[in-house]
Amino acid sequence: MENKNNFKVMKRSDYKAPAYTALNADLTFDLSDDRTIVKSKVTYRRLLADSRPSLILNTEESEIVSVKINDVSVDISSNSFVNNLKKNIIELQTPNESEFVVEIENIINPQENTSLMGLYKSNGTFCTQCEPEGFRRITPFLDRSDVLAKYRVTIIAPVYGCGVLLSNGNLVEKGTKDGRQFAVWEDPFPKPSYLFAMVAGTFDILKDTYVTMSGRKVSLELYVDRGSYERGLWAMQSIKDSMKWDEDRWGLEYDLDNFKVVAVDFFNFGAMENKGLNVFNSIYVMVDPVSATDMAFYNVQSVIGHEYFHNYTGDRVTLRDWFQLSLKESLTVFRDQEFSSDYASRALTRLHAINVIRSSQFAEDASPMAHPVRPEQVMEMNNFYSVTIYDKGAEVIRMIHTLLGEARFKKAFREYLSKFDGQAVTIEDFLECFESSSGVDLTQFRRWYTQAGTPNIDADWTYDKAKSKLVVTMTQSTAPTKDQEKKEPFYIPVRLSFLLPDGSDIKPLELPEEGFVILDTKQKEFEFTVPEGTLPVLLRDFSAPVKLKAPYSIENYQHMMSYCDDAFIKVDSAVSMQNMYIHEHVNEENEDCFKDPSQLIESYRTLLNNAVNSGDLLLINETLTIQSMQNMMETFDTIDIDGLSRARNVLEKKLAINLYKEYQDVYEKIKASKAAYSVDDMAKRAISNNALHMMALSLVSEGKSDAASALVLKHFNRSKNMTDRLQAMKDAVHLDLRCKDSILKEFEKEWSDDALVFDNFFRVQATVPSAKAIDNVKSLLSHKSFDGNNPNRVRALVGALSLSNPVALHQINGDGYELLCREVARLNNVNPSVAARILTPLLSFRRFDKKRQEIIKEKLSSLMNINDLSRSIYEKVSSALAEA
Ligand code: B3K
Ligand code: ZN
Repeated sequence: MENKNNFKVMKRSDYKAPAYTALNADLTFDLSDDRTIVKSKVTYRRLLADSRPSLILNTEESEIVSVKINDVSVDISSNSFVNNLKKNIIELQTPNESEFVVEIENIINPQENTSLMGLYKSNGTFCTQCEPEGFRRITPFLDRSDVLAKYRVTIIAPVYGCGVLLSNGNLVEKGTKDGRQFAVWEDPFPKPSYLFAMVAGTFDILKDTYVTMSGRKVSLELYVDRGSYERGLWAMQSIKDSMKWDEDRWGLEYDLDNFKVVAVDFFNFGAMENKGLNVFNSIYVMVDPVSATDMAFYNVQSVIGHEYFHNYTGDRVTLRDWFQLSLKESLTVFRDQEFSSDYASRALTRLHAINVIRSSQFAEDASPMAHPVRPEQVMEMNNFYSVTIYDKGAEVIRMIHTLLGEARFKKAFREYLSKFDGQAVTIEDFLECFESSSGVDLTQFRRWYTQAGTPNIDADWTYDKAKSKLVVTMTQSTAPTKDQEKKEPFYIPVRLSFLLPDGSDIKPLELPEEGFVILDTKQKEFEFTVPEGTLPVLLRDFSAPVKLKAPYSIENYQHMMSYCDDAFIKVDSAVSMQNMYIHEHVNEENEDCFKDPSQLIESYRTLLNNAVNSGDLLLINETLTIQSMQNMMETFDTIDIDGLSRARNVLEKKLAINLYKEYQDVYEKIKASKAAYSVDDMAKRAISNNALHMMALSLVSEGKSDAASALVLKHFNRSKNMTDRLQAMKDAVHLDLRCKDSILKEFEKEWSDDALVFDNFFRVQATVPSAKAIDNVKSLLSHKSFDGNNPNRVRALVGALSLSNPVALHQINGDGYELLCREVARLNNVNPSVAARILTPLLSFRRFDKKRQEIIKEKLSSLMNINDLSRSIYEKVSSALAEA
């Protein structure tokens, strides 16, 4: 593919240690909307005696006013200086001394910065986002993660509109001067530039303290929009819970005297772990029971935890280079999942994590952007904040935890943190440390870091009567990916147990104490002494991120669903029964020819009866959930979107109609005790909302739309809780009920001024699973509350259509593709990170039929012709078009 844009590919193998490092960075910001003056005074040290005599700094999107080295001015009008600037670098001839001071003054425009990288304005607030390479948009610097410096930051701002001035570390001075106010911050911990942060604005402040395990008092401050104090209370509680959990589980104590969290409205991602000053997308901070769903509460706790846990895994021990991203992210996701497991629900947390793997991550593995957990080459780093790096990475850490066990894992983890404290390290450093601490050889295990793609396990078993042994054979294979034709066998822990016909467990002698076996060759046989008729239960707790194919019958699944004590196996048995039905009917066009899913109906009847008789509601509800289209799509190599969505609809309808009475019973008997969030009430609301949906669907399917509408409207009007209200709104809109318009109107009247809540108005209409969603999105793009520069809004509308509505996106007439690509083209200049993210589903066009392939290919090709095409879009689209 011609690369007229001259974008360069960086290779992991090209890493070179820096020739210079920065020791101290003294930054002064004189803030104004369109001309913020940044003065930096940095002491650099030459690290390699024979290195070239020039220091190369990264810079982007800023106007350089002056440069001095050891007090001597540099001629910035010279040709070579100007030419370098065009390449986004400045090259400085360094003096003979091994340490010298570089002073630079430059001007940036936060107001116009819609990319939301570097310093920008979010709804009136000045804030920064530097990871991975945004610091160079603030001031010229050695912007790489292995250069660690101590920062001192002076912020000068107008008196009005900037009551709060924040940066990392401790406040050392504040006051007013010449009619402006200022604050000076010092961070005692050396850090890479990507962890720098600065915020200036007006906020409500929640204050609290946390006493650490050694008795130190840490002041906690949470900054939220004015008037939103109450909405910050849960996040503050979550900060304290995170601090306590990190002490209890891993013995890790917070290391600064203060910890600050700021919520901002315009943010590209979830949140950012800047040292001592986390900046958050307000979605992951601001919740109260009236305006936020149970899942929003759950997510706030988990993301607050995630960013806080980065303080050790990421900040104290940081990355040598960006190819090592998963080192901090996978460990931190693993840690936040364990936190949510301990503080919310282990089963729910595990099931959600598995769902991400089996929908988005498997999709990424099957796409042209497939990459290993440690990528070998990158064009735009922002494209690699991926489900592979984060979530598959966390599964890899979980497997290490499985192999070592909690005690050895904990010991190795502590040794890793103390050995590399204050250093920028690699995944290899991590693995070596874990090996030497635990004595476990991870040589072959490393393939999880080097090979992309999802391993398949084909299992089979026979019973050897003469020996009274069950012989289980497992075969592994992994399809080639773009950069790797041939895959070597992975080292796969397969957790398993054995179920007898009466539903009890039997533990054969051959099953190791830890409950798992290792599949480390292409094919392996395992023998277990058990009675004839024993059923092997494979891949308990989803012990490895693989696709398992095993010859279970529908009766086997029913048996496991009823008797197995593993949450994943229970849910997966239901999922497998659903998938069997879908695969059997995907080519069936005539709805009258669909059979009833009788066994699934019977199993669900039992579950629903258990629910009203005090079963585990969260788990029951997860088992009852019909898998999303995205999950089902990943069980096919080539995707017949129409056949699949038809089969899924019929399956859901048949379950709804046949189980109407049972769902009604659940709906009438199971009620949350309070509107406020608790795990218990979350479970009750979840199953009752599921019941509402199934009842409404059943009524609609039987021509009783008015009754469905009345039911849903009553639910909407009666509820005081956002989880319930949104369910009603979703059913009204998705089932096209008569009450739809009045509910939407009412919701708009009540919430249109509340951006976070009102995002739901857009999302619900963008996710109608039919062509109608495209018209909805088209007209909502000109809704007075649509702001195409606000990432949350864009994600709620166009992002929802693209990432959460395959049925609408893949309409055969190409309208979905057309709409998406138009928005991607618009966002190319506004916010390339968001554009590249929402474009993702189109990259896998080769998995669809010829006609869709042709349309998508044409759309992608025209994206390639955009003037000033961003590197992030270029990398994704060109890799999709290049695939043979
Ligand atoms: N480390 C940040 C992600 C920054 C994203 C840059 N494209 C959030 C997190 O994982 O905690
Ligand atoms: Zn993270």
